[in-house]
Amino acid sequence: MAPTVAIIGAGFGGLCMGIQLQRAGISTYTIFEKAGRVGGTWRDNTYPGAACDVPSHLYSYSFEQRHDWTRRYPRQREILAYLEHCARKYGLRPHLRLNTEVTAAVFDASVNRWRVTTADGQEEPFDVVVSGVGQLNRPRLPDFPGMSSYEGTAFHSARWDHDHDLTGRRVAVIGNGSSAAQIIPRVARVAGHLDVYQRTPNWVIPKADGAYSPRERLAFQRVPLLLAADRERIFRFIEGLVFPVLVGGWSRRLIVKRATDHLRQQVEDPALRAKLTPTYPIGCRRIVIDSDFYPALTQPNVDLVTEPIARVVPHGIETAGGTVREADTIVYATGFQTTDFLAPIEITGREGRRLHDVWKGGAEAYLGVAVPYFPNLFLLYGPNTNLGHNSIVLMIESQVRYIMGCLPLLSARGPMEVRPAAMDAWRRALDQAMARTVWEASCHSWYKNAAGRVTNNWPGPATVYRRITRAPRPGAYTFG
Ligand code: N01
Repeated sequence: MAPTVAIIGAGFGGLCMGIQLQRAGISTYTIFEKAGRVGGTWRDNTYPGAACDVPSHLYSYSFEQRHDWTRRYPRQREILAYLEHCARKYGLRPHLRLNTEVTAAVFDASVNRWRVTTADGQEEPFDVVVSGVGQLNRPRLPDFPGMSSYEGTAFHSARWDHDHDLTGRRVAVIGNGSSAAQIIPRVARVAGHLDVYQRTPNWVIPKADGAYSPRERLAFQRVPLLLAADRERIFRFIEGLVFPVLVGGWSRRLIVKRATDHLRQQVEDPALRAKLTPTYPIGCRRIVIDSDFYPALTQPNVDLVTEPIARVVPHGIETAGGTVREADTIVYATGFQTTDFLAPIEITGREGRRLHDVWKGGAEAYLGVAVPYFPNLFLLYGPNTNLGHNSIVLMIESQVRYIMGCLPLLSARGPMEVRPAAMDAWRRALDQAMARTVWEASCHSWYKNAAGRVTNNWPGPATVYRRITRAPRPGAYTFG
């Protein structure tokens, strides 16, 4: 009999898991989604300018490629439509439980099953739990003094208030990461004045975006090989050129030059340029890929503020020097709570072990997928599987394939649990590979936890991850 599977989250990961179960003829699964719609991060991030910085032909499932992406880099709306299309096409709808938040999952060793609890207090047993909640799903707000005294309108970039018209307003955007870089040009166009609060400058390289012409799209439709070849070309290009940057390899100087040329070409004012010049090695934090960010900062209605924020006051923001800059709107483009994997779900494994206790020193999982003492629990986009250079969809597909390979094993031999020795060996290998990366340099980023451990990123090429997750190695697990 097929195992019953609870999938948490209906973003790229959860949907991929559902699709592969469906394709394998397994219909004993439920996808729990706390929101009213599928799409994950692409449902939540609707801010103006929201788009992906991985090319369209690569930022999609390998088994569901689209010839008719309208642009080289997909915009949020098109990605969300793509995910909804996938859910429909592969028949996931009857398995989706929307508006249903999973709050806890407890492994009951007496029956070898997980008891999954949802926010409405319902409990349901499952053989297997697959988490597809991702790494960028919980907005992080700063804790500036006075935030609650603010009398204007404030919201996080991932909770955009579309009813609040920014035309003519005095807006403050806090942050300058990938989200802010996309938001700022759009806001600058309509706001009366925009203050951009930057704490750390980012390396920025141009985005070779543009619309596909109808002829190009027709060619991709008529000649599927062309589409497959383009996908492969993009993959190899990123893997071959960008990955080496992360390990101080051959292309580092090339990318540094690309970024410094980009800054010089787009920003004439030497004082502004100096403020925008990073002092840490390229790649240590996520490289911003955008061609509109710098030009927006040179607009007469835009100021780049680099003085630290001291507090929020009722009508604006006070900086460390005591200057109050008026703002009737604050956009917190301040990122996500990335290192608290699976929070706030309470996961309790064998012997009453709580996942959040086990991960107190930093989240970790064998292959980013399995954790000792948590039998039949699998993670998608788990610890150390984020990429600093390529499409995360590739990683998710590798993980789903791996989990699909686990299902016959656990069906035949009982619940599978990764051995602590396998976890230790994995940790050692990871540490060794991590030591070669630029993330170990002294920059802060969302890749690291408070103790400075890189808990989010995979330190190798995506091809290597694909290879080592091709199939589960039964020797790494105990069964029954
Ligand atoms: O978040 P971030 P994001 N005081 O964490 C600043 C993906 N993504 O939403 O750099 C002052 O990168 C913070 O300052 P600092 C992508 O993986 C992908 O922009 O920490 N400032 C920083 O500037 C990306 O990496 C796409 O010094 C504070 C900003 O807020 C990830 O999402 C598009 C502060 C946060 O930047 C997150 O990007 C968009 C404080 N107290 C996003 N706290 C694609 O195209 C925070 N900041 C696929």
